[in-house]
Amino acid sequence: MVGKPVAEDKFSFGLWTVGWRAADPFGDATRPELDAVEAVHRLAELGAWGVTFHDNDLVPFGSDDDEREKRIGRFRAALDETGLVVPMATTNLFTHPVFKDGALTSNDRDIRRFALRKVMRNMDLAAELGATTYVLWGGREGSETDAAKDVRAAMDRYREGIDTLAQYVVEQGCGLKLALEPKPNEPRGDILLPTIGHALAFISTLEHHELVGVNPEVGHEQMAGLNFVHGIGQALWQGKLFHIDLNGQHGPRYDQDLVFGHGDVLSAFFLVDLLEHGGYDGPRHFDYKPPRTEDLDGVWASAEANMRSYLLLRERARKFRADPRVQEALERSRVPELAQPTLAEGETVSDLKADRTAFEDFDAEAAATRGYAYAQLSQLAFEHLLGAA
Ligand code: GLT
Ligand code: MN
Ligand code: MN
Repeated sequence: MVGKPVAEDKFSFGLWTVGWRAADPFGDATRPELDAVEAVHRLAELGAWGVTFHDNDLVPFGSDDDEREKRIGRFRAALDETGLVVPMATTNLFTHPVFKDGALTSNDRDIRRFALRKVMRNMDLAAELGATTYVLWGGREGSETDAAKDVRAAMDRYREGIDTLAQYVVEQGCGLKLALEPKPNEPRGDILLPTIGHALAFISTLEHHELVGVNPEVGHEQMAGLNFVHGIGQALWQGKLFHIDLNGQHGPRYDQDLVFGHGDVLSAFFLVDLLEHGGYDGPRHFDYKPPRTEDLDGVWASAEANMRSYLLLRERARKFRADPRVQEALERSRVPELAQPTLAEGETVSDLKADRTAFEDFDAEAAATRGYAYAQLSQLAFEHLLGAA
């Protein structure tokens, strides 16, 4: 039904996804280390378009300059051989114990300065490799006790940190845009900028707000019990959807990072529909974890599954949009009517106040009897999703 992914699909994967060795808080790694060069080749064979990385996915923390150059050289050669691009890069500000109280918002000022330099160094590499987006996931920015963190001071330092990095981008002229990735908790008890909404509000306070957007992850919003499709809708509306992390999650629990579509499948359907018809043309980036039960064959099967899930959902979403019964149902539900401004062109608030049909003569009881026919519309979507329509 759906073919092999092609470059135009813009599918990308983090090196840390297929490369995850599956150590968890209760158990050791179940898989061997995966060479970045091997990952690039396998992803390219499967039809991926791009690969993304943290500085330390490529170069282990503390490596000397020779080692760093060697590793970057091998990676670059693999990109050249396969044609894979690097649309995005990010920084590991969470694994090393130095970041146990966070990076840009650690109470320890020396650590905040070190973190900024670590990001700036990898931004240089990201730009050299052609990346256009730089993700910042503040997984350790937060606390386990409210006694530990002066949140207002932490927000000052977060803003200072992001503005400093944006300033670096401006001075280097490297063209990167920054994308903040929200998450409510894990690994910290509570993480700052926990949702898309918090991140968007924070961005509006930045000096370089135009350079900063969001990189929302399906599972992270769903961990907070939120509607991911609504969050993405608002991010798009604000022109702030710079990047997206696709995966699966079963509601509020630990961060599952399942294959895309393998959590709330109905939400995944509406998400793909929105991305495909809502004007997003950025990468479709999978940030998932191949289950701990899998050997390397399972790793590649799961990588392929992410892309197939997306393509299947895209096909279903297209059929949904093209179905005349859906068009009619949308009309019946008055979905297009919401695009009509509430005040007429040129109408003032005084005009509205003077309009007796809007209030004095408005029959609220009669209007209240009108059904919206969402039940039929919703079932049509469900049947298209199942391939039954
Ligand atoms: C980490 C996290 C992801 C983020 C990565 C970017 S790091 O794997 O769980 O959600 O996108 O830093
Ligand atoms: Mn992510
Ligand atoms: Mn996650």
